Amino acid sequence: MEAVGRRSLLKAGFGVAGSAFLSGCERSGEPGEVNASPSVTGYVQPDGPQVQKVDQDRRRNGKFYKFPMVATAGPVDLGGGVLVNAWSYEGRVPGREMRLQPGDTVQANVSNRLSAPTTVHWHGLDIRNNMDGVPYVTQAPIEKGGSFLYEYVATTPGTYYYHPHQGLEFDHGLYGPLIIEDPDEPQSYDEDWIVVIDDWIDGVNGLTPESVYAQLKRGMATKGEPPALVKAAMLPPTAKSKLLGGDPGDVNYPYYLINGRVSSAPPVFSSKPGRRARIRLINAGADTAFLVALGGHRMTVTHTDGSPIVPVEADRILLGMGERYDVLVTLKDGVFPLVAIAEGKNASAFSVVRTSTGEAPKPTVRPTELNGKLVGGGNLSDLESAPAVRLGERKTDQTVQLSLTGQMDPYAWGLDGKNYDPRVPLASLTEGQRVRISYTNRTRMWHPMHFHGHSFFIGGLSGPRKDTVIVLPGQTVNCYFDTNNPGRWVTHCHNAYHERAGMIGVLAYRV
Ligand SMILES: [Cu+2]
Repeated sequence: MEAVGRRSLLKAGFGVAGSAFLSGCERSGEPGEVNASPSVTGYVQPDGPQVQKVDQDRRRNGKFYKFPMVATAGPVDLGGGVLVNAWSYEGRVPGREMRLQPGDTVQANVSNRLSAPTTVHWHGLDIRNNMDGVPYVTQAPIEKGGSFLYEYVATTPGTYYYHPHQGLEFDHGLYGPLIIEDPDEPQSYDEDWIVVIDDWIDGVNGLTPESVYAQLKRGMATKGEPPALVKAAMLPPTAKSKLLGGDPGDVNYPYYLINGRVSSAPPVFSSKPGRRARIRLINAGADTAFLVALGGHRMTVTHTDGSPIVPVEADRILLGMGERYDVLVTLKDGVFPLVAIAEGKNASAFSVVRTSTGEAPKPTVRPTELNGKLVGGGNLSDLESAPAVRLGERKTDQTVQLSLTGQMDPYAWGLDGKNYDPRVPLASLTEGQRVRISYTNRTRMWHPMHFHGHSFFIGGLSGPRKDTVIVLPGQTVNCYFDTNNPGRWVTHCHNAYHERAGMIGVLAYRV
């Protein structure tokens, strides 16, 4: 959808939701007009009474967490002499860490100094609907020069991150980690390390995610030769991944980063032998699955998308975009590579874990753990949620079947073969029910499917609790949850290019 289309859509359709939403909050940009669209009646408004009622029941601890954010364009230093002109929060990549306690009230005032509208989405959080950051669904976009105050109670402990939900903006440098600490954490550890992994193109040789997308839409072999630089950013069709069941992605990135650093200038995590480190792995990429291993160590996987599981051992972990895994490691004596292979792309991101003096390994090192026991990816059948967080037994009231559809040429992706329309829900939900979302991938490529405002249990009631799940080509994945957070929530592929091309839809609670 082009900018003009979106703008007219705002005027025509956002209507009642927009006005109700905007009335109580600092806002900027175009006022939503108060025309009720027939297609939105019958559904809960983003700040309607049902949303407010559930929000009043959220446990607050009385503390406010003020977090001003400025989305800005300017120089970003990725280390190793790589300086790019990019979009970021205050010139930092990743953006500043948010570390919260359950019950904290976040007050994040976002200023938009980009040349385009923006929003912020709090990936994985089960917050009130009108703070979810989805343009034309939960709020009007923050226009350039404007600002917006996100205010919500953070409740469920875990490892999360924040990023825009506008266009391809999260493939710029706009993302940062968000941690909600668990007062009842059963594991003990000495170090708490955050490892944010990303695929990077913004500002390299003048390329942007938007120029890459324009080329994907043009197609590989049509309408003349694309400029060499853009052409180099297209992942060749010969690239394949067994673990991902076919095409690994669409984009060939010039850099893969850990905590905003290129491999030639890696971040170093320092500790002492024998200490226990909790490592929070976050895939903040836009088109890349990462296969992560720590040389010389086996990892104990403790959390999926922030939620505790029955711990399992792993040598390597595969994360799709939007997924998080937390692991515990007892550190050995030495200097070790923490490697994130860009799966199927013949490249990697790199960092170093150091507990003694000695020479650091080379970024090209491939630890043997990369061939060992796998956790994550498209098969989660060996994972179980921790008993404390499981859903109780109950019959399923509703099944939402969603087909993942589309192809590379012409470049178009969708849900149930439909174009995205934020005004028309793909399905309606009723508060207080047990629901199964059943994703069936009818395409030839894998998709990490994300659902907002809730987490769901993968494969069954005792499966791992997640908010983003990989669906391989031909696969059907069943995800169970209770409808306890009324509002209008999107589900979408967390490949930025697939989402942009239409693989997104709204599930809306009925009034
Ligand atoms: Cu996808």
